[in-house]
Amino acid sequence: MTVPVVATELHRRHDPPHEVGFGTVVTPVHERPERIDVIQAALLATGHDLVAPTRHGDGPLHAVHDPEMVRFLRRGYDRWRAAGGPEAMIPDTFPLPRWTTARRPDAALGEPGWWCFDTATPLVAGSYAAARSAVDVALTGADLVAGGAPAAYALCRPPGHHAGRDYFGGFCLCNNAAVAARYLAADARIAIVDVDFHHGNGTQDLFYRDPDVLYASIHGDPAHAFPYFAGFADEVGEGPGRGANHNLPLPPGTGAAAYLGALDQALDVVYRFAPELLVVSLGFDALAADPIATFRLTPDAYHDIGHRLGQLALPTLFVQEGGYAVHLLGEAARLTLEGFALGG
Ligand code: SP5
Ligand code: ZN
Repeated sequence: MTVPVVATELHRRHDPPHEVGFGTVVTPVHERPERIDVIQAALLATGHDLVAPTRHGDGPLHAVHDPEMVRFLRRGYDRWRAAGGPEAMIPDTFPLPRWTTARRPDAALGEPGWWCFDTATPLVAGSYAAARSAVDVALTGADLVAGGAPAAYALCRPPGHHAGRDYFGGFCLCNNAAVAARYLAADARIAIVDVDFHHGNGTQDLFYRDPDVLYASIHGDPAHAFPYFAGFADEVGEGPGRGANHNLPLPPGTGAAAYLGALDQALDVVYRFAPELLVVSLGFDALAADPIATFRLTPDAYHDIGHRLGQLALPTLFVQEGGYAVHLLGEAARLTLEGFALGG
């Protein structure tokens, strides 16, 4: 099976000089342009086809994200620089939800903490162009699967699953998978399966009350892992969405056997939901070699993951999320599609 791989060079414009993790300056950053280069090279060398994204405008983006946050992503950096902010825009102060009177700051140096929830997601001059291109990459992939392709691979960067309606962080600016899922949900019943090591708190949040889009995630237990504040098993959706959110947190050290067992559970839930299309938030940070995560998968496990996803026999949009063991990302992506192609 030849899979269209949607990608653009515009992702390179998001290339921060450093991030801050556990209060410490980290350079180079984990979420860097080479990630996409190695995946793209491996998939094209395997015979998959490169497809350029088409522009989809503000409609699908604003259906998911607060236009005011999009405005901040577009204009906030220039205001920050004009006010004397340094090259990497990282929040200085965060308003905890317990502040009874917190309001959005007008101050350019204060505004980042209103929208961004961590210190690991710096913005630079080209970040908005890159983030917009990633949304178009996901939407172009969505068009392909809606148009009859059995699968498409959206090589999104920056990643997206930590971004919610009016916040961003966790290396994510716009939630590419959620924008694609919301766009596809106009015509089809959608399930999102998230295999990134981290819980996709933004995606969960966006669909938490929605009965028509299932979210199922296998991830490092937030009792130990980022994003810490969400991703527990008792988060099952709310109101009409109750039962359409499914979290499978797993402990540090989880290997392939336990991981694939949890994936089988998640896919059983997906199967019973009877979706028409599948969106996969595909992160490779469950690899043992990943520098920021604690599972113990080898690249071979992605063949098994792909195979299990393929057994659902649904049109499937793969959306790139995380994965920071750069030297293994090409192999993991290739094996995912090879397993998927075995089909159902
Ligand atoms: C999309 C995605 O995978 N986002 C992950 C965000 C993880 N954020 C926490 C990163 C903290 C890493 N800094 C510690 C360096 C340890 N060597
Ligand atoms: Zn991740």
